[in-house]
Parts: sequence; structure tokens; C-alpha cells
Amino acid sequence: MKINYERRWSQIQEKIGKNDAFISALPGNTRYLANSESPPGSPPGSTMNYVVIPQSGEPIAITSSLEEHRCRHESSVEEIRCWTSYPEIKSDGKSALDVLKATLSDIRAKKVLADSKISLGRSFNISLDSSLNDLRSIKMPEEVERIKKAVKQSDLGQAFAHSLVESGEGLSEKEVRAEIDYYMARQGIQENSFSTIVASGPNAAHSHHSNTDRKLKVGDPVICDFGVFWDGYCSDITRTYFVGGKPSDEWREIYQIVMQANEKSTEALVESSTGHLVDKAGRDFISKKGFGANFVHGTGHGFGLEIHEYPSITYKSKVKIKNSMAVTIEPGIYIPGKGGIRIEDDVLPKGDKPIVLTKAKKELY
Ligand SMILES: [Mn+2]
Repeated sequence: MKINYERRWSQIQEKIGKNDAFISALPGNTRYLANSESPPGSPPGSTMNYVVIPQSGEPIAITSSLEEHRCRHESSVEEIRCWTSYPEIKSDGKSALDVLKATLSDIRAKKVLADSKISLGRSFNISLDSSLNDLRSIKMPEEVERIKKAVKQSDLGQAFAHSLVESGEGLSEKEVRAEIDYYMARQGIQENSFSTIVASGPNAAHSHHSNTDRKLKVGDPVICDFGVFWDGYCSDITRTYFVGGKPSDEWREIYQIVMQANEKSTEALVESSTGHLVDKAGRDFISKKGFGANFVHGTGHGFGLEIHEYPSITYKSKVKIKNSMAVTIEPGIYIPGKGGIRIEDDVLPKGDKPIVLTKAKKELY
């Protein structure tokens, strides 16, 4: 299914109202408007400086001359303007900001909306606008299709990680990470959606761990948290496995609590619910079991073109849950000095029956 950029542009044009143009400068937003298929970090997505949507008419994208030809080839935006500081190279200006100002003057834009602060000077009246957050949070069918492909690859990665960790006594966290990443790269992913986390034993007590040379020991809980980009969209999944395959009774009990908290928050992810209620559903259960102080982060976050995007699903979140608002549900319990358990799924709200996209096994033996 092709990405319908025209719909994205016209949705922004509806928001422009009495203003003359909308400027997007944040990398996730420029990818949304001009090139969704390439992941961040690889051109042109990462190198598109601005996308200007005029009140009426076609969008204009601004990039460095270094990326000009690739942008012309890959971007959905027809009109590309370039900047360079090298006098011998033909361009529309010496800097991205110069080209932006000239472009706004060309389309006679004075009153503009922007997704972030841009120093345009006194000739322009600029207001911040976060409409793109809302638009991006609701995934269209062509986006869900790409997310499902990304999720499928990380599910395969988890199946691989599962057997590797269970039989991985003596391997270091870094070695396990390298094997998982190599496996997923061979599957043909674009790139990882963030650096793969392998947190073993006491290191699993840190919710965001950097991999070390610590060697896996029998009985360790090992948190494996990773995701991939596929056709520009990402996945994010966490499973916790046990080296040797046999958790202690204590870890087994904590594992089941996190599993049930994951289920409770997932069930609460229904239309008309709020981010707060989704967080509270799992959090209250974990608190009731006596581990309230050990659930040290929010329940989840939006994901799509970026690994973390609007909305966040936390205790303070006021966001209203809407259909097709793709979010993660990832409760965890962390015991300092001992270890931790986190179970994360990618979920798509649909009426009163949320769809859990991640299929990697999470039941304990
Ligand atoms: Mn996550």
C-alpha cells in the first residue's frame, strides 16, 4: 500500500487556518511529510532541513546540496530547494535558514505555524503548533502495514534471543547483543530502532541498561529489549528470559505479576480511556502485590516513524486513547542489586478490543 502523502499535506492545510504556511523542522515530521520510507539516520529523511506546506498549493522541501539528487529521487515532495556554502555548486542559498526565508517570501507567507522554534527574524510572525503530533499518533492502514512488518522481524529476533539466552551460560551481554543484531540484520531489516539492550542478572535492575562484558549465569533474568525499522517504521519489544530456562520461585512470581500488569494495561487501552487510566490499570495491580516502588517508569509510549513519539502513556498522561493510536505497553519490576523483569508489547487500540501486534512468546514454560 502506497503512503498517501497528499492526505498528510491536506490535513496540515486544514490546520493552517488564517496562517499562510506551516513549517516542519523536526526530523520525524519532515519524514512524515516528505519521506517516510527511509529510517532516521539515513538520508534523505535525516537531512531534509525543512518542509514548507503553503496554505494552498504544493509543498516545498529544503535540503543540503549534498543530498539534492537523492532527495529528488526519493522524496514525495516535487519541489526541492538546496543550500550549500560552496560557491561553485549551484544552489538556492548559503544556508538552510536563508533558503527557508527566501521560500516564505516567494510564497508571500508572513504569518506562519511551525513545529519548533525557528529564528526567522522580524519579517515573519511565527507561532508554535503541535498538530503533527496528533496526526502522526493515529496510524493509517498503510502505516499499520509497515509497523506489522517491523514487528514481525523483532518477533523473529525474540525467538532467536529466547533460545540463545536460555542456553547462553558464559556468553557476555555484548556477545548476546551482537548475535541478536547480526541475526536481524541478516533478515534484511533497515536498521535497529535503537541500540539493542541485553541486561542480565543484577544489571536487569536498571530499566535502561548499557550492555557490559558481564557473563550470563544460570538463573539470571535477562531483559532483551530491541526493535527494528522496516520501510521507515519501527517496532519495540521486550521479553525477559532466564539463563538455563528455569526461573527461581521468586522470579517466577514477579514474572507473573508483570505479565498480569501488561494484560491489565492492554485491556485498558480502549477508545475513550486515557493514558493515565492505561498506566494506572497495570500500576495499581503491581502496587497491590507490593512492588509499587519497583515500577520506576511509565507504562508506554507512541511509536511509528520514531521509536518514541506522541503520546506517552504515563501516570500523568491526559491523552485520550483513540483507535489506531499505536503505543507500547511495557510494565516492569526492578529489584536493585538483584535484577528485573519487563514485558513489552506493541499494541493498536481498536474499539474495546485492542490488537496486540507483538506475537513473540511471553508465557513462562
Ligand atoms: Mn519501549
